[in-house]
Amino acid sequence: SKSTLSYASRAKTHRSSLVKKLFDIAEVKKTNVAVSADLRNTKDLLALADAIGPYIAVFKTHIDLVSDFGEATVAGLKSLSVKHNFLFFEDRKFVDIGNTVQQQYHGGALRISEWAHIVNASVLAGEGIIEALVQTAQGSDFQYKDERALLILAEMTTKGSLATGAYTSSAVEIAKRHQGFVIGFVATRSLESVRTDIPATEDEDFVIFTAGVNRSSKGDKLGQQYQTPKSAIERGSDFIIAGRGIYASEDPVASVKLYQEEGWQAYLARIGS
Ligand code: 6AU
Repeated sequence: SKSTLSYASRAKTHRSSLVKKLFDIAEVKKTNVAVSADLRNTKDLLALADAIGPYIAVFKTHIDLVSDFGEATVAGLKSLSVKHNFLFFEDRKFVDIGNTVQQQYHGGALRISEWAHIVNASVLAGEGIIEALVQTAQGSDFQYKDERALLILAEMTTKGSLATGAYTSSAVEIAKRHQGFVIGFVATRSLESVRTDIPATEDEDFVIFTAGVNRSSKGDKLGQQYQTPKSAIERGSDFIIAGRGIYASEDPVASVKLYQEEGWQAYLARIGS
């Protein structure tokens, strides 16, 4: 695996221009934090993006939580991503049949393809869902070519998750067949095994995002399970996703800086510098 290489050296050889950009952002801003901004209205969402923007690489949304979502949301987010140099990840977790997810991704009420650099999908329904999204992203009416990417949900952080073992291995196999638009995984517990399944060849360098990251809690009352930024990075994660640990803390800016520092130090240790 390439987890002992720096973001900068991976950026040099990576085939995806979006991943190059992601790694460049990580290097320039010295951060591997993806904040999970699970807020309920445009004002709060934009305020958080502006406040913590300097310390993050990725701003992850659940845009269907935003009760007043509209043009102002999209325009505001887009301008903040330019101002602070971060990418958007819409955590839509596409899961349906190919024909449905194509329409959920491109167009529709939330216009996800128009603003979200990264989206994710579950492979519960099989490889067809990934083929459908790849087809849309390669379509002649798709104007964001090379600026959009997909992560496959290989595991989940919740207690009793069924996305384990053979399911996770199949997710890795499917990803290998769709490199390009598919850039990696959302994966958590068995990062080592996901990494082991991925040969370190020149053209296979998957990016691993890890959710369930929190510095001060072990979980919530609904089955969420946490690990620390350090633990996630040590186990091979490339970008740590933290939600409530940052946005629900008393001082989100102070908090995001702590996640940034811990995540970056663990990364430096991992690459041996
Ligand atoms: O840090 P939290 O617990 O406040 O938020 C975690 C965020 C939420 C989840 O929808 C998401 O990460 N998530 C995911 C993702 C990113 O796909 C996968 C998973 O297995 N667990 C998880 O919590 O927005």
